[in-house]
Amino acid sequence: MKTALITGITGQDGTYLAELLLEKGYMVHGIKRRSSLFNTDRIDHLYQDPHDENVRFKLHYGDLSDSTNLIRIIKDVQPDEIYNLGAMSHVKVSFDTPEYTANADGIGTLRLLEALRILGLEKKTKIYQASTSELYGLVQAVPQSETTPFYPRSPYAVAKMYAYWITVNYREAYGIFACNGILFNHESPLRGETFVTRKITRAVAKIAQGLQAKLYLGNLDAERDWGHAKDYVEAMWRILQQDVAEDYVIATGVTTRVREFVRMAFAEVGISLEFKGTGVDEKAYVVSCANPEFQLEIGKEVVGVDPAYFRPTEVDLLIGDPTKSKTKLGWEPKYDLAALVKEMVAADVDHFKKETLLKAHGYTIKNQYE
Ligand code: NDP
Ligand code: GDR
Repeated sequence: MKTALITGITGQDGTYLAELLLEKGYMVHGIKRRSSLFNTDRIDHLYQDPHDENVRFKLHYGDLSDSTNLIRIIKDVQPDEIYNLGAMSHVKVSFDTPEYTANADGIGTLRLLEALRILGLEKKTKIYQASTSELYGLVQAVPQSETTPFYPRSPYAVAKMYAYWITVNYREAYGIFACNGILFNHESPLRGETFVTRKITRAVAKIAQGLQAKLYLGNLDAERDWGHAKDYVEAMWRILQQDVAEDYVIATGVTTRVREFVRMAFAEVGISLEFKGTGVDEKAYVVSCANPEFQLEIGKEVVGVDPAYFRPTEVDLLIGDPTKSKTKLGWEPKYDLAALVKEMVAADVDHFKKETLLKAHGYTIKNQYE
Protein backbone atom coordinates (compact mmCIF):
# COMPACT_ATOMS: atom_id res chain seq x y z
CA MET A 1 0.00 0.00 0.00
CA LYS A 2 1.38 3.43 -0.98
CA THR A 3 1.42 6.22 1.61
CA ALA A 4 0.65 9.83 0.75
CA LEU A 5 0.96 12.98 2.84
CA ILE A 6 -1.22 15.94 1.85
CA THR A 7 -0.67 19.47 3.15
CA GLY A 8 -3.80 21.61 2.76
CA ILE A 9 -6.03 18.54 3.12
CA THR A 10 -8.89 20.65 4.53
CA GLY A 11 -9.02 22.78 1.35
CA GLN A 12 -10.88 22.27 -1.92
CA ASP A 13 -8.13 20.33 -3.69
CA GLY A 14 -6.99 18.48 -0.58
CA THR A 15 -10.48 17.03 -0.23
CA TYR A 16 -10.82 15.82 -3.82
CA LEU A 17 -7.25 14.48 -3.81
CA ALA A 18 -7.78 12.58 -0.56
CA GLU A 19 -10.93 11.01 -2.04
CA LEU A 20 -9.04 10.00 -5.18
CA LEU A 21 -6.08 8.50 -3.31
CA LEU A 22 -8.34 6.57 -0.93
CA GLU A 23 -10.16 5.16 -3.98
CA LYS A 24 -6.78 4.08 -5.34
CA GLY A 25 -6.00 2.19 -2.13
CA TYR A 26 -3.51 4.64 -0.58
CA MET A 27 -2.94 5.25 3.11
CA VAL A 28 -3.65 8.99 3.30
CA HIS A 29 -2.15 11.31 5.91
CA GLY A 30 -3.11 14.96 6.04
CA ILE A 31 -1.84 18.02 7.83
CA LYS A 32 -4.47 20.29 9.33
CA ARG A 33 -4.02 23.54 11.20
CA ARG A 34 -5.29 24.05 14.69
CA SER A 35 -8.18 26.51 14.69
CA SER A 36 -10.57 27.72 17.38
CA LEU A 37 -13.52 26.21 15.50
CA PHE A 38 -13.69 22.92 13.59
CA ASN A 39 -12.12 23.40 10.14
CA THR A 40 -12.66 19.92 8.70
CA ASP A 41 -16.15 20.39 7.19
CA ARG A 42 -15.00 19.38 3.71
CA ILE A 43 -13.32 16.14 4.84
CA ASP A 44 -15.57 14.99 7.66
CA HIS A 45 -17.06 12.30 5.41
CA LEU A 46 -13.56 10.77 5.07
CA TYR A 47 -12.92 10.53 8.81
CA GLN A 48 -12.08 7.06 10.09
CA ASP A 49 -11.86 5.98 13.70
CA PRO A 50 -8.10 5.99 14.49
CA HIS A 51 -8.66 2.96 16.76
CA ASP A 52 -9.72 0.88 13.77
CA GLU A 53 -6.72 -1.27 12.77
CA ASN A 54 -7.52 -0.91 9.05
CA VAL A 55 -7.59 2.88 9.19
CA ARG A 56 -6.37 4.49 5.94
CA PHE A 57 -7.01 8.17 6.72
CA LYS A 58 -5.18 10.06 9.42
CA LEU A 59 -4.87 13.74 10.29
CA HIS A 60 -1.92 15.43 12.01
CA TYR A 61 -1.80 18.92 13.46
CA GLY A 62 0.77 21.04 11.70
CA ASP A 63 1.64 24.18 9.83
CA LEU A 64 3.87 25.00 6.88
CA SER A 65 5.53 27.68 8.99
CA ASP A 66 6.85 25.10 11.49
CA SER A 67 9.87 23.07 10.29
CA THR A 68 10.18 20.92 13.39
CA ASN A 69 6.59 19.83 13.07
CA LEU A 70 6.94 19.02 9.36
CA ILE A 71 10.11 17.00 9.96
CA ARG A 72 8.46 15.03 12.75
CA ILE A 73 5.36 14.23 10.72
CA ILE A 74 7.36 13.17 7.64
CA LYS A 75 9.65 11.05 9.83
CA ASP A 76 6.64 9.25 11.33
CA VAL A 77 4.69 8.88 8.11
CA GLN A 78 7.58 7.98 5.73
CA PRO A 79 5.45 9.01 2.73
CA ASP A 80 5.97 7.69 -0.79
CA GLU A 81 4.34 10.85 -2.11
CA ILE A 82 3.86 14.34 -0.67
CA TYR A 83 1.31 16.70 -2.21
CA ASN A 84 2.05 20.24 -1.05
CA LEU A 85 -1.33 21.92 -1.44
CA GLY A 86 -1.23 24.02 1.74
CA ALA A 87 -1.11 27.76 1.11
CA MET A 88 -2.62 31.15 1.83
CA SER A 89 -4.28 30.84 -1.55
CA HIS A 90 -6.24 34.09 -1.95
CA VAL A 91 -4.54 36.53 -4.33
CA LYS A 92 -6.31 39.66 -3.04
CA VAL A 93 -5.69 38.75 0.62
CA SER A 94 -1.98 38.27 -0.13
CA PHE A 95 -1.71 42.05 -0.60
CA ASP A 96 -2.91 42.41 3.01
CA THR A 97 -0.74 39.61 4.45
CA PRO A 98 2.36 39.56 2.20
CA GLU A 99 4.91 38.41 4.78
CA TYR A 100 2.75 35.56 6.06
CA THR A 101 2.02 34.53 2.48
CA ALA A 102 5.73 34.41 1.65
CA ASN A 103 6.36 32.32 4.75
CA ALA A 104 3.63 29.73 4.16
CA ASP A 105 3.56 29.61 0.35
CA GLY A 106 7.25 30.18 -0.41
CA ILE A 107 9.38 29.05 2.53
CA GLY A 108 6.83 26.35 3.42
CA THR A 109 7.84 24.49 0.27
CA LEU A 110 11.52 24.84 1.15
CA ARG A 111 10.80 23.40 4.60
CA LEU A 112 9.26 20.27 3.09
CA LEU A 113 12.12 19.79 0.63
CA GLU A 114 14.70 20.30 3.40
CA ALA A 115 12.83 17.81 5.59
CA LEU A 116 13.34 15.20 2.87
CA ARG A 117 17.08 15.91 2.85
CA ILE A 118 17.41 15.94 6.62
CA LEU A 119 15.58 12.61 6.86
CA GLY A 120 17.52 11.03 3.96
CA LEU A 121 14.31 10.52 1.95
CA GLU A 122 15.58 12.07 -1.31
CA LYS A 123 15.30 8.78 -3.18
CA LYS A 124 12.13 7.50 -1.50
CA THR A 125 9.67 10.36 -1.42
CA LYS A 126 8.20 12.09 -4.47
CA ILE A 127 6.84 15.59 -4.00
CA TYR A 128 4.20 17.57 -5.89
CA GLN A 129 4.23 21.37 -5.61
CA ALA A 130 0.97 23.24 -6.20
CA SER A 131 2.22 25.87 -8.63
CA THR A 132 -0.13 28.26 -10.34
CA SER A 133 -1.04 30.12 -13.50
CA GLU A 134 -0.68 33.29 -11.38
CA LEU A 135 3.06 32.90 -12.09
CA TYR A 136 2.39 34.16 -15.64
CA GLY A 137 0.84 37.36 -14.28
CA LEU A 138 1.33 40.23 -16.71
CA VAL A 139 0.65 38.74 -20.11
CA GLN A 140 3.84 37.86 -22.03
CA ALA A 141 2.28 35.45 -24.54
CA VAL A 142 -0.86 33.31 -24.89
CA PRO A 143 -1.73 30.54 -24.54
CA GLN A 144 0.60 30.07 -21.57
CA SER A 145 2.70 26.89 -21.62
CA GLU A 146 5.59 25.37 -19.63
CA THR A 147 8.02 27.64 -21.56
CA THR A 148 6.16 30.97 -21.23
CA PRO A 149 8.13 33.45 -19.05
CA PHE A 150 6.78 34.29 -15.59
CA TYR A 151 5.85 37.82 -14.45
CA PRO A 152 4.09 37.48 -11.05
CA ARG A 153 1.69 40.27 -10.08
CA SER A 154 0.91 39.71 -6.38
CA PRO A 155 2.67 38.75 -3.14
CA TYR A 156 0.94 35.37 -3.56
CA ALA A 157 2.37 34.84 -7.03
CA VAL A 158 5.85 36.00 -6.00
CA ALA A 159 5.82 33.55 -3.07
CA LYS A 160 4.68 30.78 -5.41
CA MET A 161 7.49 31.74 -7.81
CA TYR A 162 10.03 31.02 -5.06
CA ALA A 163 8.29 27.69 -4.39
CA TYR A 164 8.34 26.84 -8.10
CA TRP A 165 12.08 27.43 -8.49
CA ILE A 166 13.14 25.84 -5.20
CA THR A 167 11.26 22.72 -6.33
CA VAL A 168 13.17 22.73 -9.64
CA ASN A 169 16.43 23.42 -7.82
CA TYR A 170 16.06 20.55 -5.34
CA ARG A 171 15.22 18.22 -8.22
CA GLU A 172 18.37 19.22 -10.08
CA ALA A 173 20.67 19.52 -7.03
CA TYR A 174 19.65 16.45 -5.02
CA GLY A 175 17.81 14.22 -7.47
CA ILE A 176 14.53 14.50 -5.55
CA PHE A 177 11.48 13.48 -7.63
CA ALA A 178 9.98 16.96 -7.27
CA CYS A 179 7.44 18.33 -9.76
CA ASN A 180 5.44 21.48 -10.31
CA GLY A 181 1.88 21.29 -11.56
CA ILE A 182 1.18 24.74 -13.00
CA LEU A 183 -2.55 24.61 -12.50
CA PHE A 184 -4.94 27.15 -13.96
CA ASN A 185 -8.04 28.14 -11.95
CA HIS A 186 -10.15 25.19 -10.92
CA GLU A 187 -13.43 25.36 -9.11
CA SER A 188 -16.18 23.16 -7.66
CA PRO A 189 -19.02 23.24 -5.15
CA LEU A 190 -16.23 22.95 -2.51
CA ARG A 191 -14.50 26.14 -3.71
CA GLY A 192 -13.80 28.70 -0.96
CA GLU A 193 -16.68 31.19 -0.72
CA THR A 194 -14.55 34.28 -1.45
CA PHE A 195 -13.15 33.16 -4.82
CA VAL A 196 -15.09 34.76 -7.63
CA THR A 197 -16.88 31.69 -9.06
CA ARG A 198 -18.24 30.50 -5.72
CA LYS A 199 -19.07 34.05 -4.66
CA ILE A 200 -21.15 34.29 -7.85
CA THR A 201 -22.90 30.91 -7.56
CA ARG A 202 -23.75 31.51 -3.90
CA ALA A 203 -25.12 34.95 -4.70
CA VAL A 204 -27.18 33.60 -7.61
CA ALA A 205 -28.72 31.01 -5.29
CA LYS A 206 -29.48 33.61 -2.62
CA ILE A 207 -30.76 36.32 -4.97
CA ALA A 208 -33.04 33.82 -6.76
CA GLN A 209 -34.52 32.80 -3.40
CA GLY A 210 -34.89 36.36 -2.13
CA LEU A 211 -32.15 35.98 0.49
CA GLN A 212 -29.78 38.62 -0.95
CA ALA A 213 -30.54 41.82 -2.88
CA LYS A 214 -27.44 42.36 -4.98
CA LEU A 215 -24.01 40.93 -5.84
CA TYR A 216 -21.01 43.28 -5.76
CA LEU A 217 -17.94 42.24 -7.73
CA GLY A 218 -14.61 43.77 -8.80
CA ASN A 219 -13.06 43.46 -12.25
CA LEU A 220 -15.68 41.94 -14.58
CA ASP A 221 -13.30 41.98 -17.55
CA ALA A 222 -10.74 39.53 -16.11
CA GLU A 223 -10.44 36.36 -18.20
CA ARG A 224 -9.76 33.00 -16.60
CA ASP A 225 -9.25 29.44 -17.82
CA TRP A 226 -11.65 27.65 -15.43
CA GLY A 227 -11.70 23.87 -14.95
CA HIS A 228 -13.16 21.48 -12.37
CA ALA A 229 -11.05 20.60 -9.30
CA LYS A 230 -11.97 16.92 -9.64
CA ASP A 231 -10.24 16.75 -13.02
CA TYR A 232 -7.22 18.67 -11.74
CA VAL A 233 -6.42 16.44 -8.75
CA GLU A 234 -6.32 13.49 -11.17
CA ALA A 235 -3.57 15.38 -13.05
CA MET A 236 -1.62 15.93 -9.79
CA TRP A 237 -1.57 12.20 -9.17
CA ARG A 238 -0.55 11.41 -12.75
CA ILE A 239 2.37 13.86 -12.52
CA LEU A 240 3.88 11.81 -9.68
CA GLN A 241 3.36 8.46 -11.48
CA GLN A 242 5.72 9.32 -14.38
CA ASP A 243 9.21 7.82 -14.77
CA VAL A 244 10.84 11.25 -14.92
CA ALA A 245 10.10 14.26 -12.72
CA GLU A 246 8.92 17.21 -14.82
CA ASP A 247 6.68 20.28 -14.63
CA TYR A 248 3.28 20.44 -16.34
CA VAL A 249 0.63 23.01 -17.24
CA ILE A 250 -2.89 21.81 -16.35
CA ALA A 251 -5.63 23.82 -18.04
CA THR A 252 -8.65 23.53 -20.32
CA GLY A 253 -7.38 25.87 -23.05
CA VAL A 254 -10.61 27.91 -22.95
CA THR A 255 -10.85 31.34 -21.34
CA THR A 256 -13.97 33.21 -20.20
CA ARG A 257 -14.61 36.66 -18.73
CA VAL A 258 -15.94 37.05 -15.18
CA ARG A 259 -18.98 38.84 -16.66
CA GLU A 260 -19.81 35.81 -18.80
CA PHE A 261 -19.53 33.50 -15.77
CA VAL A 262 -22.09 35.74 -14.01
CA ARG A 263 -24.42 35.52 -17.01
CA MET A 264 -24.10 31.72 -17.19
CA ALA A 265 -24.72 31.29 -13.47
CA PHE A 266 -27.91 33.41 -13.47
CA ALA A 267 -29.09 31.56 -16.59
CA GLU A 268 -28.92 28.30 -14.59
CA VAL A 269 -31.84 29.53 -12.45
CA GLY A 270 -33.65 30.85 -15.52
CA ILE A 271 -32.74 34.50 -15.01
CA SER A 272 -31.44 36.47 -18.03
CA LEU A 273 -29.37 39.57 -17.44
CA GLU A 274 -28.47 42.67 -19.39
CA PHE A 275 -25.24 44.48 -18.52
CA LYS A 276 -25.17 48.29 -18.89
CA GLY A 277 -22.50 50.91 -18.23
CA THR A 278 -18.72 50.53 -17.97
CA GLY A 279 -16.03 50.30 -15.27
CA VAL A 280 -17.24 51.10 -11.75
CA ASP A 281 -20.63 52.14 -13.16
CA GLU A 282 -21.37 48.80 -14.79
CA LYS A 283 -24.55 47.09 -13.56
CA ALA A 284 -26.62 44.08 -14.54
CA TYR A 285 -30.43 44.06 -14.65
CA VAL A 286 -32.97 41.24 -14.84
CA VAL A 287 -34.59 41.06 -18.29
CA SER A 288 -36.54 37.80 -17.91
CA CYS A 289 -37.23 34.94 -15.50
CA ALA A 290 -38.01 31.62 -17.15
CA ASN A 291 -38.22 29.48 -14.00
CA PRO A 292 -41.53 29.89 -12.08
CA GLU A 293 -39.67 29.02 -8.86
CA PHE A 294 -37.33 32.02 -9.14
CA GLN A 295 -39.30 35.13 -10.06
CA LEU A 296 -37.59 38.52 -9.70
CA GLU A 297 -38.91 41.91 -10.71
CA ILE A 298 -37.99 42.68 -14.34
CA GLY A 299 -35.47 45.53 -14.41
CA LYS A 300 -34.18 44.72 -10.90
CA GLU A 301 -30.50 45.63 -10.49
CA VAL A 302 -28.76 42.46 -9.27
CA VAL A 303 -25.05 43.00 -10.01
CA GLY A 304 -22.86 46.04 -9.37
CA VAL A 305 -19.17 46.87 -9.18
CA ASP A 306 -17.39 47.72 -5.93
CA PRO A 307 -13.80 48.97 -6.40
CA ALA A 308 -12.95 47.47 -2.99
CA TYR A 309 -12.58 44.18 -4.87
CA PHE A 310 -10.06 45.58 -7.39
CA ARG A 311 -6.48 44.41 -6.91
CA PRO A 312 -3.49 46.78 -6.79
CA THR A 313 -2.07 44.82 -9.74
CA GLU A 314 -4.35 42.54 -11.74
CA VAL A 315 -3.82 39.49 -13.93
CA ASP A 316 -5.99 40.26 -16.96
CA LEU A 317 -5.85 37.15 -19.10
CA LEU A 318 -5.05 33.50 -18.42
CA ILE A 319 -5.43 30.78 -21.01
CA GLY A 320 -3.40 27.62 -20.67
CA ASP A 321 -1.88 25.32 -23.26
CA PRO A 322 -2.39 21.77 -21.92
CA THR A 323 -0.64 20.04 -24.87
CA LYS A 324 2.16 18.55 -22.75
CA SER A 325 -0.16 17.15 -20.08
CA LYS A 326 -2.45 15.71 -22.75
CA THR A 327 0.38 13.96 -24.62
CA LYS A 328 2.66 12.93 -21.74
CA LEU A 329 0.17 12.33 -18.91
CA GLY A 330 -2.76 11.26 -21.08
CA TRP A 331 -4.80 13.79 -19.10
CA GLU A 332 -8.07 15.24 -20.44
CA PRO A 333 -10.59 17.29 -18.46
CA LYS A 334 -14.01 15.63 -18.26
CA TYR A 335 -15.89 18.82 -17.32
CA ASP A 336 -16.41 21.90 -19.49
CA LEU A 337 -17.37 25.29 -18.06
CA ALA A 338 -21.11 24.80 -18.66
CA ALA A 339 -21.11 21.56 -16.63
CA LEU A 340 -19.04 23.20 -13.89
CA VAL A 341 -21.40 26.19 -13.58
CA LYS A 342 -24.42 23.88 -13.56
CA GLU A 343 -22.99 21.76 -10.74
CA MET A 344 -21.94 24.76 -8.63
CA VAL A 345 -25.23 26.64 -8.96
CA ALA A 346 -27.29 23.50 -8.26
CA ALA A 347 -25.26 22.80 -5.11
CA ASP A 348 -25.68 26.35 -3.81
CA VAL A 349 -29.40 26.49 -4.61
CA ASP A 350 -29.82 23.24 -2.69
CA HIS A 351 -27.68 24.54 0.19
CA PHE A 352 -29.71 27.73 0.65
CA LYS A 353 -33.03 25.89 0.37
CA LYS A 354 -31.93 23.74 3.30
CA GLU A 355 -30.66 26.78 5.18
CA THR A 356 -34.03 28.53 4.74
CA LEU A 357 -35.76 25.44 6.08
CA LEU A 358 -33.48 25.38 9.13
CA LYS A 359 -34.09 29.08 9.76
CA ALA A 360 -37.85 28.54 9.53
CA HIS A 361 -37.48 25.99 12.33
CA GLY A 362 -35.56 28.31 14.61
CA TYR A 363 -31.93 27.40 13.92
CA THR A 364 -29.41 30.24 13.67
CA ILE A 365 -27.21 30.37 10.61
CA LYS A 366 -23.67 31.59 11.18
CA ASN A 367 -22.67 34.73 9.34
CA GLN A 368 -20.53 34.19 6.22
CA TYR A 369 -18.38 37.00 4.95
CA GLU A 370 -18.31 37.49 1.20
P1 NDP B 1 -7.76 26.31 -0.42
O1 NDP B 1 -7.59 27.73 -0.02
O2 NDP B 1 -9.13 25.72 -0.57
O3 NDP B 1 -6.97 25.38 0.63
C1 NDP B 1 -5.74 25.76 1.16
C2 NDP B 1 -5.34 24.76 2.22
O4 NDP B 1 -4.08 25.16 2.78
C3 NDP B 1 -6.32 24.67 3.40
O5 NDP B 1 -6.36 23.33 3.84
C4 NDP B 1 -5.66 25.55 4.44
O6 NDP B 1 -6.03 25.21 5.76
C5 NDP B 1 -4.20 25.18 4.20
N1 NDP B 1 -3.25 26.14 4.74
C6 NDP B 1 -3.28 27.49 4.67
N2 NDP B 1 -2.21 28.01 5.30
C7 NDP B 1 -1.50 26.97 5.81
C8 NDP B 1 -0.33 26.87 6.59
N3 NDP B 1 0.35 27.95 7.00
N4 NDP B 1 0.11 25.64 6.93
C9 NDP B 1 -0.57 24.53 6.55
N5 NDP B 1 -1.69 24.56 5.81
C10 NDP B 1 -2.16 25.77 5.45
O7 NDP B 1 -6.92 26.13 -1.77
P2 NDP B 1 -7.17 25.13 -3.01
O8 NDP B 1 -7.53 23.80 -2.50
O9 NDP B 1 -8.03 25.82 -4.00
O10 NDP B 1 -5.71 25.09 -3.66
C11 NDP B 1 -4.74 24.13 -3.24
C12 NDP B 1 -3.35 24.62 -3.61
O11 NDP B 1 -3.26 24.82 -5.02
C13 NDP B 1 -2.96 25.94 -2.98
O12 NDP B 1 -1.57 25.88 -2.72
C14 NDP B 1 -3.24 26.97 -4.07
O13 NDP B 1 -2.41 28.09 -3.90
C15 NDP B 1 -2.88 26.16 -5.30
N6 NDP B 1 -3.57 26.51 -6.52
C16 NDP B 1 -4.95 26.55 -6.55
C17 NDP B 1 -5.61 26.78 -7.72
C18 NDP B 1 -7.10 26.85 -7.79
O14 NDP B 1 -7.62 27.36 -8.79
N7 NDP B 1 -7.82 26.31 -6.82
C19 NDP B 1 -4.86 26.98 -9.00
C20 NDP B 1 -3.43 26.86 -8.85
C21 NDP B 1 -2.82 26.63 -7.66
P3 NDP B 1 -7.35 25.85 6.46
O15 NDP B 1 -8.51 25.01 5.94
O16 NDP B 1 -7.07 25.66 7.89
O17 NDP B 1 -7.43 27.26 6.01
P1 GDR C 1 -7.58 34.13 -8.76
O1 GDR C 1 -9.09 33.75 -8.35
O2 GDR C 1 -7.18 35.45 -8.25
O3 GDR C 1 -7.48 33.91 -10.24
O4 GDR C 1 -6.75 33.04 -7.95
P2 GDR C 1 -10.32 34.63 -7.90
O5 GDR C 1 -11.50 33.79 -8.09
O6 GDR C 1 -10.10 35.26 -6.57
O7 GDR C 1 -10.32 35.83 -8.99
C1 GDR C 1 -10.48 35.58 -10.37
C2 GDR C 1 -10.68 36.89 -11.10
O8 GDR C 1 -11.95 37.44 -10.76
C3 GDR C 1 -11.80 38.83 -10.49
N1 GDR C 1 -12.87 39.28 -9.59
C4 GDR C 1 -13.05 38.90 -8.31
N2 GDR C 1 -12.36 38.03 -7.53
C5 GDR C 1 -12.81 37.84 -6.27
N3 GDR C 1 -12.18 36.92 -5.50
N4 GDR C 1 -13.89 38.52 -5.76
C6 GDR C 1 -14.58 39.41 -6.50
O9 GDR C 1 -15.53 40.02 -6.03
C7 GDR C 1 -14.15 39.62 -7.85
N5 GDR C 1 -14.60 40.39 -8.87
C8 GDR C 1 -13.83 40.17 -9.91
C9 GDR C 1 -10.41 38.93 -9.87
O10 GDR C 1 -9.96 40.28 -9.92
C10 GDR C 1 -9.64 37.96 -10.75
O11 GDR C 1 -9.23 38.61 -11.92
C11 GDR C 1 -7.18 31.69 -7.88
C12 GDR C 1 -6.69 31.12 -6.54
O12 GDR C 1 -7.27 29.85 -6.37
C13 GDR C 1 -5.19 31.00 -6.53
O13 GDR C 1 -4.78 30.30 -5.36
C14 GDR C 1 -4.75 30.21 -7.75
O14 GDR C 1 -3.34 30.13 -7.78
C15 GDR C 1 -5.26 30.87 -9.02
O15 GDR C 1 -6.67 30.94 -8.96
C16 GDR C 1 -4.88 30.10 -10.28
